[in-house]
Amino acid sequence: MSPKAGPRTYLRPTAMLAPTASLAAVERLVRIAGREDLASSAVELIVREGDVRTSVDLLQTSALRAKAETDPVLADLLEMIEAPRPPLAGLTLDRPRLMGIVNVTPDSFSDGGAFSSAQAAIDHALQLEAGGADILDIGGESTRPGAEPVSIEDELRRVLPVIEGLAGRTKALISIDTRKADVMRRALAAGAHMINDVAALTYEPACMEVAAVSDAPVILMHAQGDPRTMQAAPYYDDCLLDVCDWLEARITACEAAGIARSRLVIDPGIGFGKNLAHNLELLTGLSLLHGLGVPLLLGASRKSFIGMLSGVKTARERVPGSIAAALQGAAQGVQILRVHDVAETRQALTVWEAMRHGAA
Ligand code: 9MG
Repeated sequence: MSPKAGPRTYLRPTAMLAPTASLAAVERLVRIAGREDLASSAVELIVREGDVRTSVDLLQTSALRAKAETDPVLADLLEMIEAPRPPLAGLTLDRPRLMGIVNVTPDSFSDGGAFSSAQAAIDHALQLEAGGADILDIGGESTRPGAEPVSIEDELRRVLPVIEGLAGRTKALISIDTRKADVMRRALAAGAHMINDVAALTYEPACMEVAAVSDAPVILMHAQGDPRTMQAAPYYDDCLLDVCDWLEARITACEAAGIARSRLVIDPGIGFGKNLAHNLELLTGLSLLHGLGVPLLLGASRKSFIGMLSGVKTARERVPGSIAAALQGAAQGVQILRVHDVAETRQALTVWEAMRHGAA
């Protein structure tokens, strides 16, 4: 892609474990985002010059800590990785949280008039909450590959009744999934607590302003291109590092506009301008993004890469693969998993966590 200035260092925590106090050298482990239950015992140290990785080393965390004593770049990165993430609108991030997907698009609730669609979406959202959703993500514009944009009026007509119907009826946080400033503003006024933007506040200049004057958390997702055309020929020099650099630049832009880092969440945008190899590179390397010092969100649920890997055709057949992707995210310390199948993912996480700790 664009030329990159000077060498850049990245750390990717690996060899994750659930630390116990009795473990030898427990204090040398790298704690992920302040988590009691997740630490790394070895870290990949990656250096890139220009567009190429010039070195990749695997260091035990004790060797890394020793190196960081004389290397301020490493010391800063370690601090970013280990710092506890503050709660988002009151939601603590000390364990994986589930964001349930509520698509209020005609193909999702196509059962007639506007009211019955909104009511169906509200009922569905409450079911997701009962199944264990901590956040309900309400969206009125499809961002699937090839999807056409919808007007502001149509988007508002779809999402506002659902947000108004949920506000005060759910303990879950309500998130507005939109790229548009007016939709953000009206949704927040109607009771939404946070913004989920697949364009990371770049779709309209006013988005940054709306987010800055609110106190809502903002999810900044990486995408290459627009949903209509993004899958045509995605290209990266190094997908994981390019996505990391791009998200870092968005964090910097948000901070400059007055949005505190403590309000930001980042997301690599699985399937948004990425081919199968790119998606797998991101899913394998996710933990590198902890170096940006903010919580991570992963949205892999029912996406087409699962169909490509498994040979299944429809989105509904991709639930088992979606759960596998969610567990991969949880294992790398992702704090928020955006999923369609909340109860199924919650069950998988409960069992996986009990097995990690050896206790319920
Ligand atoms: C709206 N939407 C669809 N896919 C998504 C993903 O992967 N992440 C986020 N944040 N939003 C998404």
